[in-house]
Amino acid sequence: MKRQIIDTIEKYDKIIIHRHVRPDPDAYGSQVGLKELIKTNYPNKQVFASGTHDELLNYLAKQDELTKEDYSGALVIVTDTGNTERIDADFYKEGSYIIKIDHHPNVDPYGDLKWVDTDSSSTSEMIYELFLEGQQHSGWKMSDTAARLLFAGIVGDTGRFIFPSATVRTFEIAGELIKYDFDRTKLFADMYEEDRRILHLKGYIYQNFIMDQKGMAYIKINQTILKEFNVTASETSQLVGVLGDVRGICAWVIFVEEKDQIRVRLRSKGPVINGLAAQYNGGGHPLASGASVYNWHEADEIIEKLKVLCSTN
Ligand SMILES: [Mn+2]
Repeated sequence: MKRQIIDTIEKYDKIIIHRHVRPDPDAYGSQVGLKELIKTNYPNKQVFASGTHDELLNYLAKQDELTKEDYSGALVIVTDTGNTERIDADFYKEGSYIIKIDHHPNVDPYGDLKWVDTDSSSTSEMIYELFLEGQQHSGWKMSDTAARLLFAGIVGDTGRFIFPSATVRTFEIAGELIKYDFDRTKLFADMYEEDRRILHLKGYIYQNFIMDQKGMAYIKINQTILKEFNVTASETSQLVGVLGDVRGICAWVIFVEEKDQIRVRLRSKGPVINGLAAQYNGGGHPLASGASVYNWHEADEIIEKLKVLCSTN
């Protein structure tokens, strides 16, 4: 499979690489890492890494902007993306040929050529394996830039090598990558600066949530608060469990004001809440649901209804 992928890369003059929406370090690491590898080893090819850029990943890479016309005759490679709905691209279908490279379960086997390895810690790790194949058969060289990106992807998806997905092979590959010239300490600092911001916002939630006697709790996080803590609305998904260990809590809701809606994240220790979520453009599991409202009045309605659910629980 790796050989076939390299043969295909060699055939095309123009290559466009995509990854999933709401990118993480493995998405950028595998996508731009592969771009850098191809650029280094085939300097005459046009290679692009495209998708909606996330400012929080500025330290890793930027994204190339493309038009529909750019896809004509192009090879499209999608990394780290299990299903087509999650591909962050408008025109990927306009290319001539699609390759999927991913480590998520292959629930949506899209593409003309698919390489899926769920045993791999990250797609960045797979790109390193692809590099080894290229090195052996086509004399591929690794660059410092590519090494840094792939290392970041592995670090990101293994939670700094904490998760069991980090295998002996993962450590071997990481060991190879750190032989290249990049500032590992700075990279870790850039990657985990984020944690401190999230941690500060968690502290804010603990200090400011409101709870009634029946254990119904809520907090409203508006744009001003998000700005103050330098946290994006999408990052707040990591925060929803935060009130779960509050003593006496029955159910809670975290409102996060986005540009055009207020995201509603509901959690419960008892009362079933997905019915309530369904009333407000949402749904989910009995004890973990999400919804969307469009003004703070509707948010207050949810608070009142959740109070009723807790008091009759
Ligand atoms: Mn990944």
